[in-house]
Order: sequence, then structure tokens, then C-alpha cells
Amino acid sequence: MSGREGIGAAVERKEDRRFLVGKGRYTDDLQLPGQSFGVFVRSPHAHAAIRSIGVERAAGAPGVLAVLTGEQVAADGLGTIPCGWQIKNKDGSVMVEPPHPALALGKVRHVGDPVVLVVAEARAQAREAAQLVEVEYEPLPAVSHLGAAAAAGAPLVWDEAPGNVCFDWHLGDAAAVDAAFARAARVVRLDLVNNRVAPNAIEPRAANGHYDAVEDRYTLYTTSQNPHLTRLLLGAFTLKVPEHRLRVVAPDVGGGFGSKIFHYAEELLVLWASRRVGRPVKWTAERSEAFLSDAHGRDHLSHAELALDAGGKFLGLRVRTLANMGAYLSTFAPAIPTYLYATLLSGPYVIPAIYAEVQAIFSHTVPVDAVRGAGRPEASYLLERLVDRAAREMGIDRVELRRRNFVPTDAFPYQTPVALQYDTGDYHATLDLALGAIDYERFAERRAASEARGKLRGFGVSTYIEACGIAPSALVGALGARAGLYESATVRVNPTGSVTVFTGSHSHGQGHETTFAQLVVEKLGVPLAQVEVVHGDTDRIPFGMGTYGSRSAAVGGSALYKAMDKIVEKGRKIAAHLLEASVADVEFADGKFRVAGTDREKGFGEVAFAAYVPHNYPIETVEPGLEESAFYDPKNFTFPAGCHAVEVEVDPETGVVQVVEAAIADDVGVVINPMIVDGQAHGGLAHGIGQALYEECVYDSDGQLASGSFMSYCMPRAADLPMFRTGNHATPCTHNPIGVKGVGEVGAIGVPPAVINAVLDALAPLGVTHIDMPATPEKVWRAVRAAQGGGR
Ligand code: MCN
Repeated sequence: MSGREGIGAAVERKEDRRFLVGKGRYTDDLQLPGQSFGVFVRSPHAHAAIRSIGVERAAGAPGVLAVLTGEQVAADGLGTIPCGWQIKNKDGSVMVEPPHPALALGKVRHVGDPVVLVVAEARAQAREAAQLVEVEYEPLPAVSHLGAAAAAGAPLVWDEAPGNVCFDWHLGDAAAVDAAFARAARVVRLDLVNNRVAPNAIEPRAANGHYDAVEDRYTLYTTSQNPHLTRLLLGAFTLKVPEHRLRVVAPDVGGGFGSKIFHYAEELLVLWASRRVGRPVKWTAERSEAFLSDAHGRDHLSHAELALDAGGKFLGLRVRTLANMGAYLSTFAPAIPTYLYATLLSGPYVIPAIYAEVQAIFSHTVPVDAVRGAGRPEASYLLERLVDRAAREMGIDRVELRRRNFVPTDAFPYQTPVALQYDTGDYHATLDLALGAIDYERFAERRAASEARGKLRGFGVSTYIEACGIAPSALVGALGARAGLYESATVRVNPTGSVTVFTGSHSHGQGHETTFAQLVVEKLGVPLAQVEVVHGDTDRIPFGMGTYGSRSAAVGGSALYKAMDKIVEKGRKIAAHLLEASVADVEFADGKFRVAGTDREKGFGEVAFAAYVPHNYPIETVEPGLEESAFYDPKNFTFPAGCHAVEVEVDPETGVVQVVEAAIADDVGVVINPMIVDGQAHGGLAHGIGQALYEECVYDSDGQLASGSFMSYCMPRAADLPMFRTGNHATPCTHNPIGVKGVGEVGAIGVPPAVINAVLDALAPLGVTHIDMPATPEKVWRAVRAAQGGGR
């Protein structure tokens, strides 16, 4: 029943009312009876031995309930923070997986490493007492920059990881790539930095732990994207309590961008501390604390080589990447620069041979894990920069070079040489759409107009592919995942026909309360106002895997479809009884069960009522009630793709870059809600422009995070962004029942290379051929000076 409220309708977000009137309920809003507060003492050193911890003065301070150290954590038998993915080295051995104690034991390994937890009656008291904790450190040599950490003789983060190597992994056929390079007419080379970024969700992380001694039960309220995963890891590895005695609630969550997927030490520690002090314990990160304790993203150094024939056809790609893991392995860290990166290196192109080597390196920095895009932005950036360089070196138009190498529209399903099989796509269509929207034909006129104003104008394009809804479980298990990657849904049809959906997906800004309800409208014909979507509470929802990797519509939505199929099947049996017809003759459409070819029908609400008041009912063969659950394990990823085109103006005097036009065309399959899809694209674009021009976690040589606040870490603001023009061209996904692909990360993946390609296009007349992200004014100014012989 596509229409006013179903699939394709731009209905307003149901959840927004509570946010707009300031009534969202976030973790920090929850004040439990007897609430106490936790504050962490964190390491000021990047690497140091802990000689002693003096807690007496803090313990005696007003309001203090406990001062807890790593030794107490270990003495109480709590586990270390586990990693959820194991990578195998080239030689078949497994990666180095050092312990990750919840509170430091003996040594600290990055600035911000938690050392002591102080619990007090009031937050201010806990803060003041934290100042009184006396930790005696013996500073040790530290290394934070990726290149330095990988260099011979670098200080070691872990004795068991010589050379700081966590793993040394590869993918693809090296011999085939060598052969391709041997017959190439041209080889294009590039060294690239993919800058380290901080996730910076509006709501900092928070956790409120409550141990109920009467019930012997723990409840954790936390800013999580996947409460069941947190419960699983708490139950099995860290708190070590059977899951039926653990409830994890992720209430309203103000953004995550990947950083709230992981199980963090603070979640374990507030629960444990609550048991020790007999009161709920709440911790909420300060913004500067978030910079030092939320997992960061990206941080790659890569060398890439593309082999082409004389006509510009791609023959082979060779990539060598160093990826920073930080000091400890975060939950999904090893998967990001491997299976979410190297598998994407074919992009939307036919590249017959690809070989990638990835070394993951420990450093004395905050752990690195998924941030919006997670591996896929790094792949798309590398490939799209390389394609532009090839076009320039070979004198082929960059749009034309892309067209020449696209996977042909009639070649799907298309098997890449790096494991993935793309189900559908039409890369020419999205390219045409974006170029039309930005009026590419008339770029020269706009460039001349900018020049007249003393500005250099550049055009940049990227054609990207993404893989969302990582699956199926058996495959990811074989690749090292220690979790399944399905999703769950329960559909409860209430007696009067309204519907409550319980989903394992988690919404922290994506609008699931609206789009999932639209799926119910579509399938069951129930009005939107009659649908409620419940998520985020392990006591209420079925076991689910949560939200990341733009999986919710494709995997969570499909689980919901599966559960609704069961509702319809049962409803047909009930309706057949009520209509005195055979089940085979009863059809369901537009919210009505109808005997085929007649006008005899029963409304959805009537059938629901009969299920709960089964007076006239096929009780011998059909159970009362109308509630069904389903788990959906996808057959494949979904593959959103598209074209992002931008224009920038560069001020050659100051180096300031302004993005002045951005037109994107994405293929996200069937669109459930065009307004939400647009909003997701807008957010992703802002994120991508942020990485390209402004954002970077900069560590100094002592391992201090020099950009550890919004004074020095530059986030994009509205005035930095142009009006976005968005377009869609759908090739429906062939293997999920909705035909949907993911949208939540597209902007962060497609736009950074488009922006840098545009900056380089603008600077080409001045002789600049390379710049790394973020293209800050200083970096641009220096690049211009260097190209013109002015030195750096
Ligand atoms: N949707 C749709 N039609 C499609 C695809 C999706 O209408 N063809 C809708 C979905 O139903 C959902 C939204 O668009 O309401 C995003 O869907 P999807 O692409 O499935 O992504 P997820 O819901 O799984 O969200 C995860 C994704 C990721 S990985 C990051 S990171 C990210 C993002 O979403 N973090 C966000 N968008 C974010 N948006 C906000 N506001 N806050 C974050 O932290």
C-alpha cells in the first residue's frame, strides 16, 4: 500500500516531537533513587608505569563512597574488555590480542587511559575527590604517529607485539597483480594519509549502572547503539553474570556515528561500582574526556599503485596500508581496515586484479575503531584520488576515465576480485544525475567568474561504492567475527488492531520510529498513528545486533517484513474461518483480507480482535493471539553507490577552501522515506566535508592529543557548507524483501575524495599535485608556496 504513509512517503518523523519540545530522555537525564556519581582519573601520560596509587585523601573527601582501582577490578574477578573480531595473519597465525583492563594495571598506554574511579554522592564531590587521588607515574617512551610506531626501533606498546604489529594481513592475488603491472602501459602511484578523526556525537557517552541486591539483578542505562551486544559482552566476558540477570537499556541516544557500538570499560565499571556502594552510579563524559576515551576513526597511511592499459582501462591495483589500532583493540577494530576496507577496493569499477596488504599497528593513542563509513571511506578515498591522478597523468577526462571502467550496467551480479559480489547497480545513471544537477557543462563559466573575483575554482567528482548490512553470519564468522550479524523483530498486533513493533535495531538519530512504522503501514495497511516502534531495551526487545554499518533498513527492516509475513499468514487462516472460505482463496491487500474475486472481506482490525477474543475461531488449528517474531540473516551485503560532485573556491592568498556547490546522486535501493534519506545524505555530507577540510586528531610527539577540544578540533558548521542538491536513482537490492540498501554513511564515504579532487583541480594551474586531508588553509597555503618554489 505505497501511498501517503507507506514506502516512498516523506512523512514527518514521529520521534521529533519529544526532541523538539526538549523531552527526549537521555542516559544523563535519568536520576535513579539514591543516585551517586562516578568520575574517572585518567592518565596524563601516553605511556608510563604506575608506581603507586594513593587513594586515602580522596577516600576521606566529603561525599565519597568509593575510590576504585585496577587491582580491585582484578581482585573481584572482572574480565578484561574483549575484542569482537579476530584477524589471521598472512601466514595463518592469529593477530596479537593484548589484554584490555577496564582500569589500568601496572601501566598506562594512552593519554586518557582510565586509572581510578571515584564515586561520590554528588558529581561535584566526585570531581573534587578525583583531584586528590595521587598516582605516581614513571613516564616511558611513547609513540603516537602511525609511521613512527611502525618504524624500526619504535617504543613498544606491547612486548608481545614486536614492531608494534597487531596483524599483517592480505587479500587478493599478488601474482595476478604482478602480471597486470607487467603488461601495463602506465602505472600511477600515490602515497596517502587518511586523517584520524573523532566521532563527536552531540551527546557524549554516559552510563548509569544499578545493582538491585534484592533481585540480584543489574540494569545498565547506556549510550549504546546495540544494547544486546553490550549485554552479551558484559554477561560472557566482563561482568560475568548470566544474561537473565542483566538488563541493558539504551534510551534516547544523541548520535553515535559508530563510536557507541563498542563495549567500553565505563559500562562495566558503573555496574560493578553500584554493587560495591549499594547505590546506582552514573558517569557522563565531559567533551574533552570524550576526545580521550571514545574510539577514534581512520588513521591510515597507504601506498597505492594503479596499472592501466594505453586506452585507460584499469588492469590492476596494488595497495599497502598501515592502520593505527591505538593502544588497545576496540570491539570491532580489526575488521575495519580489513574486511570493511580492502574488500571495497574495486569500487564501482572493473579492476581484474587487486592485491592489498594491511599491517595493523599499535600506538600509544586512544583505540581506533569504526566511525561513520568505517573502512569504506578509506577505500573510496584511495581509489578516487588514484583515478583522478591517472586521468591527469594520462590526459584523459576524469569523468570519461570513470565511465570507461565502470562495471557495466548489464554485468550484475558482478564478482570483484576482492571477495564481494555486487547484486545491482547503475553507476552511469548516478553519474549522469549528479553531473546534471551540478550543471557540469557550464563549469568553465563558473570558474572564470570565480577567477574574476580572485578565487581559484575547482570541480571534483567521486564515484563510490559501499557495502552495508555486513552478512551473512556464517561468512563473517569464517572471516573472524565473534558475533552473528542477523537482526530480529517481534510484531505484536494489539486486540484493536494497533501494532507494536519490537526491533533489535537501535535508532539514535536515524528515524526508525518513523521508517519502521512506514514498513508496517506498507505491509499491514495500518495507519501510521497506530504503529509504535520499541527499541533499545533488552528486557523488551528480542535479541538483536543493533545499528551500525547502515544495516537497519536492510537487515532490521527485513526481519520486520519476515515477522509481518507470519502475521499475514496467520491472519489469512483466521479470516478464512470468519469468511467461511478456504485459506487458499483469501488474499491480503490494503489492510483487508478478501476472498479472491469477491467483495467478501474482513478488515485487519476485525481479524486481530477475533485472534484475542476467539469466540468464532478455528481454535483446533490456530492458536489465539496475533504476535510473531522473526530473525533475518541476509544472504549478502547491500551495495549502495553513487556519484558525489562538488565545486570549491580556494583563496590562493589565504589558503581558505570553501565548498560552494555539492550535488550528489545515490542509489540506496528502494527509498522508504525520501525526507529521512535526504537528511541522512545531508548529515553524511557534512561529515565528509568535515574530514576533507577541517577535522583531525593531532597527537604531539609526547603522545598528547593536541586537538582534544572544540577549540582545536574543527567541526564543520552550517556556514561552511553549501546548499546540498541530492538525487536518487534506485536499483533495488535483489536479496532482501524490501529492495532497500543503506544510506546512513553514503556522504561520509563519497564526498571526501570529491572535495580533495576539487581542491587539487583548483590548485592545478599553480602546479600543486597533492594534498592530504584535512585541506586546512595552512596546508593549502604551504602547498601553493612549495609548488611555486617558495619553500614550505
Ligand atoms: N532509509 C530509507 N530508505 C532507504 C535506506 C534507509 O528510508 N533506502 C532510512 C532507514 O529506515 C533509517 C535511515 O534511513 O531510518 C538510515 O537507515 P540505514 O542506512 O539502514 O542506517 P541505520 O539506520 O542502520 O543507521 C546507521 C548509520 C550509520 S552506520 C551511522 S555511523 C550513522 C547514520 O546511520 N550515524 C548516525 N546516520 C546517523 N544519523 C544520526 N542522526 N546520528 C547518527 O549517529
